[in-house]
Amino acid sequence: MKKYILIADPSKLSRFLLENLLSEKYNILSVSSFSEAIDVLKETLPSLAIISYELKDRQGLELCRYMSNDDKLKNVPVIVISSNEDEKTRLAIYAEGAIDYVPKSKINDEFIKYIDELMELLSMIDISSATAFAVDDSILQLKFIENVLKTVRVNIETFDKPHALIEALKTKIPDVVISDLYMDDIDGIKLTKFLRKNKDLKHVPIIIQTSSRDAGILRTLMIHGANDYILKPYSPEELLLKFTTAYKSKKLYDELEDINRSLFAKATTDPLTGLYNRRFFMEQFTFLYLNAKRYNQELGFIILDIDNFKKINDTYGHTCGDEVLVALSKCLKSMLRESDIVGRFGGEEFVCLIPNVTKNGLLMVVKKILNSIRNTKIIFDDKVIGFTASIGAVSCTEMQSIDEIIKEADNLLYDAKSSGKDRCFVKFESEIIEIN
Ligand code: GH3
Ligand code: MG
Ligand code: MG
Repeated sequence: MKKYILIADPSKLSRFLLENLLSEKYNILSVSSFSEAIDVLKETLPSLAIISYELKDRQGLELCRYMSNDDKLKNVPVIVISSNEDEKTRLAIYAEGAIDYVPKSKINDEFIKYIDELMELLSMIDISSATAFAVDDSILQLKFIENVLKTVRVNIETFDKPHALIEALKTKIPDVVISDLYMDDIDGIKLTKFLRKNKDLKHVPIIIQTSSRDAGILRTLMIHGANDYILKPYSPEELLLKFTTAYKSKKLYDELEDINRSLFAKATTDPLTGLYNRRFFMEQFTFLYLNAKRYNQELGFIILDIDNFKKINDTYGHTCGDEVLVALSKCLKSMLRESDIVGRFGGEEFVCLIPNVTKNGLLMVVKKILNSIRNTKIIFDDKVIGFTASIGAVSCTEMQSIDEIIKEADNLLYDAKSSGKDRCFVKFESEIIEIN
């Protein structure tokens, strides 16, 4: 279906010229005044509006303003026809939401080609969920960027000072950053370096806009991690293309990150309880063990086995057994600190590492764990089910290897089981303490 273009121009001749050039490909909504335009816009949503600087009854910019303040019309790209190209006029045009301006004398085949390409590009681009930050000390340039990206529904925030952008980055990470090269205080290169140093912002694409064609500067920009540059002055089309490319590469990167994260989680955690699996726990054990040795700190190791777990499975079923395992995992997690490591060693056997722990500290932890497990209940088939566990704990000494530590804790666990279960034996050097 043909797309609609609104042409608002008081001159019959100009309208005729534009209609002539455009009507083959587009449905033309042709009006001469502000009021006519409003009537037409109430009925039809155009894909583009070409508005003359002066209209029959009002200024063309009033129509631009009307459109950018209207929720339905605010994303319609507007091109203003103006014979005046001074800075003040340009600023006024961009301030009212237009993406471009063209002098009457330039309305020719070349302009139509530009419109065709722009319309095609706009219909191809689907980046409406993208977010962007733009920084430039020129308000004019910022308005231009904002207006262009709004036509493809990019959620854009603009800053006229790099510091303001850096402040905003503390609370929000955009998909793309667009920055000017030359600004006071922090220029585009410094800003790029800053972003690349920050872990969270490392992969946010940066497009630097510059009027410098100096190959040295462009090289420096790329070396410091800018993803692309755009030479000023540039067309809306160029910005849309560069932005889309940057946004797509960011999305690919994000997807890759998500995949990596879920692969890491799969490789390191036990699916039932969400605790670390044996392999990852052992890696952490090696790391914490070496660390404890190096800084001469105590490292507590705990091994825990649910008592009579087979009976729970046999009496209430495997699903109930699984629920007990999950409840116990939650209980352990809530008893321990973020810096402690909790893992499922296999079956109904769990392990914990408590770095930098004193003798009293370790005794207190196992006491807390025993009590907390005694108080943990699950409800299964309307029945309240409680359980207990036996524990072996060791305060690691530098004389032992990891294997020896595990073996020693396992022996203590065995002792706890054979002394009646629901208790713990803790070993410090040559002293063994029973907790129940
Ligand atoms: P003890 O008090 O001496 O530790 O006896 P227990 O019954 O707890 O220990 P035992 O080693 O005899 O039995 C452990 C059971 O745990 C056997 C096994 O089927 C069950 N088990 C292992 N993994 C899972 C699991 O993921 N889910 C469930 N529901 N049961 C499991
Ligand atoms: Mg058991
Ligand atoms: Mg067991």
